[in-house]
Amino acid sequence: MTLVMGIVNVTPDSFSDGGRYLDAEAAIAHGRALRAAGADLLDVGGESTRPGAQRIDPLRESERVLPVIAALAGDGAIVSVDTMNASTAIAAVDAGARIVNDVSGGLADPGMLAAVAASGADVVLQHWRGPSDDMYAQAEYGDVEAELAAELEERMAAAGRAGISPDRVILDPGIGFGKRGDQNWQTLRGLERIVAIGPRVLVGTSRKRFLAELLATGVPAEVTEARRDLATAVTSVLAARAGAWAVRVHDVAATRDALAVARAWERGGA
Ligand code: PMM
Repeated sequence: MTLVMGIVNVTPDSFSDGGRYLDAEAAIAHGRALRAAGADLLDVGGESTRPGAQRIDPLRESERVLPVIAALAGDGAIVSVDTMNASTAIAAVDAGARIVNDVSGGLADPGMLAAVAASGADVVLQHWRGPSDDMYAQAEYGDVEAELAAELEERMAAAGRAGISPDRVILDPGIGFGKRGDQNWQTLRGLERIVAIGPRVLVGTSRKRFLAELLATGVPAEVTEARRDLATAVTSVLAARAGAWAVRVHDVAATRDALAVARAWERGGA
């Protein structure tokens, strides 16, 4: 059964949460609400990775995420920390995080993989070709599916060299990271190939620009958050059918409902 990872952004500038959960108490309450809606995992992040975003100081990042991680892990939630900084990752694991979600796949901070190896946490290695302030410059591919699989395998090998066994690795194709429009659809079409690499696979499509672009095609009506969430529920079901271990979403309830429907369809009953 594909797991649902709920997104808890503790950032003032994420494109989708817009600073609503800047305050730690609000972020904790949001995480609890996502659990009540059926989230199996909670991903807590303090640095926006939206296209064009600037990096923030790791100390400020830690200050934002640590109280939230401690409270949610204290509730018994399985928490991942969304960070590219080894120092934040180590502090987050000390505070109770069990997974380090590094959107750079260990490339942004040269100390990350060794830190994760020593921490005992699992790690999400996402496909990444460069920082958010310049990510579209890297979006040049001959064969998206093949290059993505090769680059993820290389990241997995790097993790192995640092002492992280494949059973602790979760691969993520990095939807929207260094990929434009259709390159995201080509990535999703090739998801089975990434699943075939072996480790668990996480997929994050939630509210991303490529969905909004698709929904805007041919209709003048505004692409609301609700429409992006519905589209996300559909891509999440399709990711589950392609073998994803988990999907990372803002609207946990919608995706959970969609996954339940797909499962009942497959099984011929509840
Ligand atoms: N996307 C975002 C942030 N972190 N982590 C993983 N593993 N996979 C993703 O697709 C991913 C991520 C950007 O989305 P947000 O700003 O809405 O959280």
